[in-house]
Amino acid sequence: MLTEEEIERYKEDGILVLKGMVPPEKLPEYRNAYERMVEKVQADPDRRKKYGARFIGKTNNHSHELDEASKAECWGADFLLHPELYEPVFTDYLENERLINSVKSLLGPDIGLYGLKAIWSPASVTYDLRWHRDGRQDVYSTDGGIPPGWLQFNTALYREESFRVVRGSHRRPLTDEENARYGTVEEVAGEEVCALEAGDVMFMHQAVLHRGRADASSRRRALHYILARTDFSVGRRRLEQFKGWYENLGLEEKLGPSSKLLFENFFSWKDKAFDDIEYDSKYEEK
Ligand SMILES: O=C(O)CCC(=O)C(=O)O
Repeated sequence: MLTEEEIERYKEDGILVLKGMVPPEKLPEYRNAYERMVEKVQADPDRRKKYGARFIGKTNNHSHELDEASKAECWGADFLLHPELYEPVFTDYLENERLINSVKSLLGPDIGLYGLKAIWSPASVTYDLRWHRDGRQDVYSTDGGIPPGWLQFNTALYREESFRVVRGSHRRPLTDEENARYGTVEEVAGEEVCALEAGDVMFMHQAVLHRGRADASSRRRALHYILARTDFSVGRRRLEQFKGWYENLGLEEKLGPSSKLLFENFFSWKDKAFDDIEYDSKYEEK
């Protein structure tokens, strides 16, 4: 559970860091699994479609100035459950009672899975994502910062200084300067770097103004997960994709009780799913 003070901090700032969510003794296992995943993504020519890979060439400003090899570098993957990428630690993490109870403190008791993704520093080029909100540019939180439906969080496997944020921007309209710099990587008044130590988790509000940056010389390896309330709705395509992977991997027999419930709650969205095309193309549009 989060303390009242932590909940207030999340509401005020639009981000909240919880230290040491992955215990130090587990980090080597997480890191090794993560590295195997990164290598597979980078090596597969069909990685965009198969693994939902995110490319430097699609997201960096001025990427047309880069050479083809740099453009083809990845900084993330959306489909950690793809059977060729999946590693048991990706779902074991969802057995972490402190993590799940903390998410419930913000979203309420009935939550399900929504996304299991990863973000990392590319091998030879800087990842430099533009300022954005994870929703519409003009939408902010009117209810004091409680996440409307879903909660996204980064878990750092190494120390990182990658997430840039304007604290409190989720509670108000963007300023003229923020609107002018939205979609760029230019400096914005009040921006801060949110440093994480290995094992820390950072919850973010979808309306907080943020971006990511990681030099090739840094070693960023972050899990980027989303959990959602069960009264939220989900795209049919995403639902079917996750169900296919779940069955293919035989996860029903393998998962612990907490992660299994998150999947079951996710699949219970069946009757509330909407027809979507967003999941596959989302990151091309950014
Ligand atoms: O690098 C980060 O942590 C930010 C990622 C992000 O904003 C996104 O994937 O929408």
